[in-house]
Amino acid sequence: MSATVNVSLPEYVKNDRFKAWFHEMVALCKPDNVHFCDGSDEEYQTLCEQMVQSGTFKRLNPAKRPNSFLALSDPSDVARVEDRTYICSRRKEDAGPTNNWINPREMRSTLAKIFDGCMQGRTMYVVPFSMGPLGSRIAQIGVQLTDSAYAAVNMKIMTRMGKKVWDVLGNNDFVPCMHSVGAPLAPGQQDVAWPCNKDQKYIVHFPEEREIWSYGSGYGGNALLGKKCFALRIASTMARDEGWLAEHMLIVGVEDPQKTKTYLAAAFPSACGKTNLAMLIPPQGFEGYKVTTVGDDIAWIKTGDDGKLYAINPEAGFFGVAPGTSDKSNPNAMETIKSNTIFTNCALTPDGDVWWEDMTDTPPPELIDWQGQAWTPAIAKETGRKAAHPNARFTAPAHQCPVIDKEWENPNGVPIAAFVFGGRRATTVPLVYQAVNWNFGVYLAATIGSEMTAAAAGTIGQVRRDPFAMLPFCGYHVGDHFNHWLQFGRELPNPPRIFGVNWFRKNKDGKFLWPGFGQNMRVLKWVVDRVQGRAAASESPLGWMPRYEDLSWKGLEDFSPEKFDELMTVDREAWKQEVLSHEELFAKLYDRLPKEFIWMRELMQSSLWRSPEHWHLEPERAE
Ligand code: SAT
Ligand code: MN
Repeated sequence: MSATVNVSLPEYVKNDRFKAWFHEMVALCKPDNVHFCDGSDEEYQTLCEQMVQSGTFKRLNPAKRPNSFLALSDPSDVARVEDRTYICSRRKEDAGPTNNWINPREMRSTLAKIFDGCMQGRTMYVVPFSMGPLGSRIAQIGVQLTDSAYAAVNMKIMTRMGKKVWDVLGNNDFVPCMHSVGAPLAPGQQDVAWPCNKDQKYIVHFPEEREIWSYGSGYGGNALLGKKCFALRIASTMARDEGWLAEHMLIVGVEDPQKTKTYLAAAFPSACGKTNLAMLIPPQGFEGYKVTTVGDDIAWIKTGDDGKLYAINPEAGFFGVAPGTSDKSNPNAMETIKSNTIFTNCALTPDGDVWWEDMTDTPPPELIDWQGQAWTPAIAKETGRKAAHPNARFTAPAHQCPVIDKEWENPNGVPIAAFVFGGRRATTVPLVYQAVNWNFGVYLAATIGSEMTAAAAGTIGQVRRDPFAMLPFCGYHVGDHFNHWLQFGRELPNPPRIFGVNWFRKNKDGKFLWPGFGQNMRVLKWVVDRVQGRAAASESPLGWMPRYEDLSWKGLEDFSPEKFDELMTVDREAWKQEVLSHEELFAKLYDRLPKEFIWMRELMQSSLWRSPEHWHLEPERAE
C-alpha cells in the first residue's frame, strides 16, 4: 500500500465482507487515493467536471444539450471483447463450449500479477450499487471498485448507486466487482484522455464465488460491471441455482384501446434494435394503443405466488447504440437523451452538440469525428470514414424516457405474458411465428441465429447461432440454460407463449422487405391478441403464423398480400439447411443437450420434408 493512501472507511460502511475485501484490494492495486461514491448529484457533477479538466470529457453546449458530455475512447477500446471474456468455473464442463474457460487457480494467479500496482497514480472509486429497485426481492447488490471515473459516473446513471445501498445491504452478501483500466501512472507521468491497456484485456467471472474481475478496458460492458458481467453472466448462474431467469431481454407494456395492458419480454442480440422496440411509437392506424418501456436490455424474472412471471429491469438507465437513432427511428430515445446524458464515440458538431450517422438526413457540413479528427461529408465519401463509431453509445437515465412505464420501478415487477425472440437475418426466417408450446418455444429460442454487429469485436454480417441472444452472456453451460428453461416451464401452471420474429428479411435485391420500427406494432398487436385469445393463426412447418388478414393493415394499406407472402414464405431447402445448422450447435453441447431437442428437431424436419418447396400461408397462392 502506498504510504499516502487514505483507507479510512466512512462510518456508514459496516459490511464485514466488504471491509476485508476492500483492504485486500487496496493493498493489491495500490491506488494513490480512495473515493467512496455517495451517489449524490453533487458528486456526479464534481466527477464530470474533473473529467472535463483531465480531457476525458468534453462538456457539450448547455444550450443544445444541457449537463451532457462527450467521451472519445481509445480506438482499440470500442466494444466488448468476447475472446478476452472468461467464465472461470471450477470445472471446465460447467462453462460449456461457448465460453472461454481458464482454470480458476491459474486465472487468479494471473489476476494477482496484473492487478498488482495497477491503480498507481490513480484514484480507486468505491461504487456500491443495486441492480433493480432498492430492496426489491428480485434485486441484487454489488460493489464495484474501479480506477475509472468514467465507469463511476456511468454506473450512477445505469444503476441505483450510492450511500443508500449500504443500508439495504447491511451485513449481507454482495457481488464483488473489481475493475481497472490497467494503466498505472508513474510519478509525474501525464495521463491520457482514455486510459486503457492496449495489450492485455481480461473480463473474468468466477460463477461459483460470484465474483467479477475486469482489466484493461474502460468501455461499456467491459467496464460497467453491473451490466453484462453481473446482470447477465453472474445473475444467470444465480438464476439457474435459485430457479429464476436473468435474460438479455427488453420489457415493454402494450396497452390496447380498452386499456388492457400486456407486458412482453423480448430477446435480441446486441445492436438489433432492442432500444427501438422498447420505445416503439404506434403508427397511424393504431390510435388508442400505447407502448411503454420497462427496460431495453436486461430482464430479471421470478415466479410470483400466483404462478405468473414477474419481471424487473435491473438497470436504471439506457446504454443505447447511437448511430441510426433519430427523430424518425426512435423519437422517444431522442427525447430521453436531450439532457443529462453521456455520449461515447459520437462526433462533435462545431456548435458543441453531438452527431452520428443517420441522426439527420443530411450530415452537418463539418464535424470532429470520434477519433478527434476533422470530418466532412466529402472526406467520408472519399475514405469511407464514419463520423461516429458504429458502436457509439449514449448513457441516459431511464426516467427521462417520455414513455417509461409507470410500473418500471415497481419492486414486484410487471407480469410477463409472452416471450419474443429475434435475430438479424437477411434470409430464411419469416417476420413472425408462434411456437406451438413452451418446449418448442425453448427450442426456437435456443436456435436463434443472427448476423454479427459492431457491438462486439468480430466479423460483421456473419450469421452465428446466438441461443436466447445469450451467447456472450450465459455464465454457465448453454445446454444447461436450455434445460433450466424447460424445467422452469414445467413448473408453471400456464407458461407464457413464445414467438419468433425477424425484422430484417431482405428481397433478392438486398432491400428490406419490412419497414420495421413503428410498423413492428402490427406484429406486437398480433402477439398480444394471440396471448389474449383474440387472434387467429395458421399452422405452418414452424408453428403458428398470422395470415395477411390476421394482421391489422390500417395505415399501411399499400403493403400488399404478395409482399407479405414474400416476407412469410418458408423456403423448404433453406429451412433444411437451417435445421441442419442446429445440429452444429447441438453437437457441441453433446451430453447436456436436452433430449427433447433431438425429437423436436426430428419433428421439424419431418414437417419440412412434407412441405412444398416454398411454403405459403395460403397454398392457393403458391406457384
Ligand atoms: O457494451 S455493452 O455490452 O454494454 C452493450 C451491448 O453489447 O449490448
Ligand atoms: Mn445488450
